[in-house]
Amino acid sequence: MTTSDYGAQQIQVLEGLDPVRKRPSMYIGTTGPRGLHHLVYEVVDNSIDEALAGYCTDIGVDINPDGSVTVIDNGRGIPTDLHPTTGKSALETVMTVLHAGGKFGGGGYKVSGGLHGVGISVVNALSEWVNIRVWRDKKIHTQRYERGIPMGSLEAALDPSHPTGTSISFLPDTQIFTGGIEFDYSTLSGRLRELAYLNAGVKITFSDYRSKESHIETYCYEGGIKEYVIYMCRQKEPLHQDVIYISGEKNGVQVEVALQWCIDAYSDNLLGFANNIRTIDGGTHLEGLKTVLTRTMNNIARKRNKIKDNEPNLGGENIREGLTGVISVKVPEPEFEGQTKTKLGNTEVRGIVDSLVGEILNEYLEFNPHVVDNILEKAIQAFKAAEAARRARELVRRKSVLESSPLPGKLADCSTRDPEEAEIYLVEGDSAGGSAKQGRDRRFQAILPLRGKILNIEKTDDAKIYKNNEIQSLITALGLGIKGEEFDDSQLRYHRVVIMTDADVDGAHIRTLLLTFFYRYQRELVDRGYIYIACPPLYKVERGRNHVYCYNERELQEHLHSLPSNANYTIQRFKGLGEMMPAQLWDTTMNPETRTMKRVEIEDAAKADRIFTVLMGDRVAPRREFIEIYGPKLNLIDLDI
Ligand code: 0RA
Repeated sequence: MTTSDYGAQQIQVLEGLDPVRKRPSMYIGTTGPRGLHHLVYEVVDNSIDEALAGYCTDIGVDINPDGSVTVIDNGRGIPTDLHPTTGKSALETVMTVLHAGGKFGGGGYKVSGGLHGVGISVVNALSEWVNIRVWRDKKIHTQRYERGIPMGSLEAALDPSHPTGTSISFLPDTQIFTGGIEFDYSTLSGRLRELAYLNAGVKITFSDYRSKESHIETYCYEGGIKEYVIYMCRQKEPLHQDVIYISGEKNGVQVEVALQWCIDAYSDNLLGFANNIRTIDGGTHLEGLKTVLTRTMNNIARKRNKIKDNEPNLGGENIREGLTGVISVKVPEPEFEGQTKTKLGNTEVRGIVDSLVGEILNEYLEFNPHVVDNILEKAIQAFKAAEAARRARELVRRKSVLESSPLPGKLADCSTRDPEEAEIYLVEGDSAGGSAKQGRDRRFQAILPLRGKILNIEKTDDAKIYKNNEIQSLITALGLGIKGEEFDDSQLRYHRVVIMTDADVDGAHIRTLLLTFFYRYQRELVDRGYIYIACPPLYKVERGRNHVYCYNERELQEHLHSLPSNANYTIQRFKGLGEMMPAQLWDTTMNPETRTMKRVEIEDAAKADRIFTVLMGDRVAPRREFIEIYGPKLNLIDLDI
């Protein structure tokens, strides 16, 4: 089509959405999997807003057999009347003009923001097609778009008995999402479940119709974030009967907090959300909550004579030990900061959270003295343990194990000193370590063989951690600081830390142990995306002089099916990395040009915490149950971590 073929209307459309197709990552962050999934979140957010406005109770999200997605709700339906300034229907305006969506909100505010909240028009621009249906005024209104351009005008037909609502189906454009448009079930289900927790009472039904057996799940939580906290703690032993729940509103900011301390948990697991977006990098809402928790508990501790006049206050981290909590705020004009826009910046929120939570928490605790006493007792224990650990660390420091300590002897370091390009492979055992050392590019790839099962750190105290040889090698080789202390990027010697273990149960176990270590020791390593998992192939199929590596069972089957039925071939199954020739290991697993690596993400810290606790914690029953369910397939990657 040449420019002159466009009608006036279409030119306007192009002006509206052209920038989105030209620079998609400006609008959705990336055109990789994350950006792809944002399309769904963007559409669902609109339905959630309609639910929060009180007009919608049910939201359906379907992955259709062709890989497209349909989001349907029973709200009022997007308005279809003529829009005065654009001369088009309101619906078409929302679909084709950037940022037009919010203008139709009336009264309330859109809660979506930050990462998405860019408007459905962005989804429209980045989709090969969109089919939209709106039930309003006893009619069904339909329109189709291709790459943002309306194919014909909005059609209306009588449909008198259908309830009102909106249905938006779209197929992401492979011209934009060049890495593929396959939606990941657990990524979507995780986020939809989270949305259901964050918006109490909204029912979200998620269906995947891509395979013969369809999956359908419904998420609806009348208790909202309170139920979320119960869910996260379900494998742990609560320190008090009921989840502490606080909600209120001040100056247009809605605040909701749910808190539960557990006996058998030692880390703090506070999740923050602002306008339904997970604020991984924290922000003023979490700062306000931490401040008020520390102040309130210390005040009460002094009042109840748990801390003497001459003793110091309990630290915030002592009070939060074993705490699982969710804070969800809804802010009319959210400011998201930081590189990934996942830190809430609104300064007024700090004080609002502090005063709202302070008032209600004080009152609650006054009426529940046994709850206070239990929490305080645990905090005091934590305080003492921290003191002991500090003394142990001092001891270690004095022995200068961590400071200016030599690099571990078995580390085969790389020659570059630039952490940005340096990689370290953590390899299980000496034989795999040998292959890796021979196969690597020594300029930027270092190898650290780890012997045996490294320490299970959830179970042991800090003093023991510093004495363990394998852990010490890891700490010094990577340049990690002291556990829990503020993470200092500049000390990190490699910006890619690659876990490379065998594709068997032992390998999975060691990987789990290493991930637990990173997660507990310095969670920022994971949060900032420094940890990777190597993906060695499982099979080599040889046919004549050709060979193909397959990285999983599915690839193997696909490859075998693609061969002529009379083909002669042999399949080699690699039982361990040690069985691979160094050159093979390089080609398939270590060469940046040809390898696949998975970056470890903790999108869902709740899930991570649960799995780590179940797998590593002291309680045997949940671990046994978990292992029985997942059996020998146990693999954190399969569990979406
Ligand atoms: C603006 C106004 C009205 C509804 C909506 C937006 C709306 C948008 C979406 C997007 C997906 N589902 C939606 N449901 C509703 C209603 C205006 C009125 O009826 O007064």
